[in-house]
Amino acid sequence: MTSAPRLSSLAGINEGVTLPGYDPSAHGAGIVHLGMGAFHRAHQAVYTDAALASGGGYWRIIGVSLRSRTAVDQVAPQNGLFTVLERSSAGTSARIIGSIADVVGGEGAAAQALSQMTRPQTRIVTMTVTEKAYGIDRETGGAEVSHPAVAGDLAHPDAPKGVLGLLVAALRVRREQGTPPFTVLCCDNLPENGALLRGGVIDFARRIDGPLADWIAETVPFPSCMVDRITPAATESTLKDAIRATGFADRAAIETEPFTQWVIEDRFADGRPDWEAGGAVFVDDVRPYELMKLRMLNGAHSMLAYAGHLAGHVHVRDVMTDPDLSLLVERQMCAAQATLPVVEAVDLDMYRADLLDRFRNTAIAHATVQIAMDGTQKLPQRIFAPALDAMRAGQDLGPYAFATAAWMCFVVRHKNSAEAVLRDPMADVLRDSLSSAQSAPEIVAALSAIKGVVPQGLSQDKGWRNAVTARLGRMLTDGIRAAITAEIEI
Ligand code: CS2
Repeated sequence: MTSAPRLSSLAGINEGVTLPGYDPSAHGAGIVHLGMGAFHRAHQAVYTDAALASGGGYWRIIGVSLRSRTAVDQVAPQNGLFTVLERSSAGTSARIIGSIADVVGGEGAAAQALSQMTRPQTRIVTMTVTEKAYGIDRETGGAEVSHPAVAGDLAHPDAPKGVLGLLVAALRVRREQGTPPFTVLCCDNLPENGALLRGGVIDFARRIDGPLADWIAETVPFPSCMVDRITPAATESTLKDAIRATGFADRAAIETEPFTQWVIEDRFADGRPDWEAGGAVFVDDVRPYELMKLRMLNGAHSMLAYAGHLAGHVHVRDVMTDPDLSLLVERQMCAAQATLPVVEAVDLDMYRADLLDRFRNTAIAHATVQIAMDGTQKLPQRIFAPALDAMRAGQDLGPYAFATAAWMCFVVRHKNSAEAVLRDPMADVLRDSLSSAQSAPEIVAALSAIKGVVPQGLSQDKGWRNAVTARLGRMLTDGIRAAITAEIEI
């Protein structure tokens, strides 16, 4: 098996594998995408593949990996081709994606990205760089000047390395050269992701060039969108199964679930691919969809990642076979659902039932420790924002208090862990804040006092503090299992 030739063309691929329904080399690149991880390959690249097959156009993607060369080593020798394995209880199906035209990464990637973003042919810049990469202050909505990439780029705006700096530098060159702007499409799980990024970009621009900031505000669209597809990190078995399915070694192969969703605001500066061909839905206002997904899916994911990991469950599917924890997963979804506006086109009960089925997918090995990463960046929109809404509506805060206590317990348990389980851009801040906190009330007070994580509306509320403290106390004293049992009995 290991002697299989490397995937690099569409010739000779095993029968039964779905191939791009177009000649990839016949299409130029009109999109630059920042963040070449598994999620992009399972999501926007697949929608763009369907769009190229259906409507054609100059819409292939130049992928940029700002942090490492891994994606270049994976994808470039394969001429951009890679395998998507769709896994469900019915089996695994394989599809080759042809929408990636080229990839840049590692040393010099930022400069290459900048030159790609200033090409007049680039009409859309999309990104999946994860919540922590932006450097936007969620409270003020402006650029977070203490964020390392933002600070560096403000000092050297002509040689940017971070997301805000790159976008602003590229837009500045386009403006100076009289090239129309591109559309900026943020595809990360952030609330009102387009509007949030717009605020960060304009504020960053204003700090270096006021008229540029005004031009961006007037001319650059930042549609928001909701993205969804559960995509674990690829493993050795992904790569082996890709060889088995296609007959070719594919170091860029990924595995994902059959479900996929993309809801996008239809505001583009200069056209867009026919993403509807892949099932994307265009709406005027994405907020209700995004709240639904962030709170019901991602909120339940974060809760089950912390409680599940503490209870010894390696994968989401294991959590779902734990009768007590799976009840708490459903309870979390129900609580989140109660905070949502009505989404006309969506039956929320059905959405919840589908989510539970997706979490139960035994063919997908989605590690709890992967979801547990970056809690300080994820919990504000997944747990704390719905908790605040629930508090204002007089709803039960128990599910959110349990999820928060599980996160705090996870942080306490792993703060000095040798295997670096606590992966969070604020890991040092978390550790420092806990240095003299011992008891549950001290830990809750210490972690809640960290700026920009737990909103004050919650942390200063006595009922909330007591609810979190009681649960954390149980977890620390009696263990997570006892805390889960107690939670079911409440
Ligand atoms: C997960 C998400 O890792 C995480 O935090 O909750 O990546 C989740 O799998 C996706 O948002 C699903 O669309």
